[in-house]
Amino acid sequence: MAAGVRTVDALPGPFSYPLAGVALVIIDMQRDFLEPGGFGAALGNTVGLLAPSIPVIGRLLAAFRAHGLTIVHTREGHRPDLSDCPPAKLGRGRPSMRIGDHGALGRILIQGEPGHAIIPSLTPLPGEVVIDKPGKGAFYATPLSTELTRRSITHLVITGVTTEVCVQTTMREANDRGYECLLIEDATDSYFPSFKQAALEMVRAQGGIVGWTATSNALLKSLPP
Ligand code: TIU
Repeated sequence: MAAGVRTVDALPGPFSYPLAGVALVIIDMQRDFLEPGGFGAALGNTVGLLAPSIPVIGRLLAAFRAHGLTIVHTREGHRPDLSDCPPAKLGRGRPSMRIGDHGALGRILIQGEPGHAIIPSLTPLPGEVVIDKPGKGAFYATPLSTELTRRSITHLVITGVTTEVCVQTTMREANDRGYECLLIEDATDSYFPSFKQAALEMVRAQGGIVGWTATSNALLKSLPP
């Protein structure tokens, strides 16, 4: 095996990645999804269901930082004038508050508002990539492809919320662009635990039709000491 290639005990089989070509992708760990008073709560969800993944992502973030590896954070949100929010997204469902309305964390899902920020324990450091995205996928209408190509990244370790919405959409977008993707099972959460489980199973089915899944401990064990 080439120097610098690491292997994770994963499903549906081992996941190998080059240390120089891997990035940790942390999807939308924002106050708007994880705290009361934000977008997730406005949609009627129990935001506490997303809490278990927080410390797990914290451990992965610390390990990637310690090894000087590429780290990408994403944030879902819109411009204050909502010019990047399609009417279909704005009008969907019957939420208690809509995107752009004033809530306990500022305007719902609007860039620069308190709710748009990444939660304090996972705050990006200078030099880490931060991608603002108007959609559920992190590639649509963002510079993510350019940023990954510039760093010669070929393999993505994917974490964040919610598993079957922004995480799965991003993983499918990445898979179609040729990235090898590993979803970390305990570093992602959903407001619907059964949807999380289904998403994990569907990405690794059919020989890894979308990618691989593994535990955070398996990924951490694969890193150099
Ligand atoms: N509603 C829901 O489950 N998720 C989102 O709206 N965005 C993300 O997943 N980040």
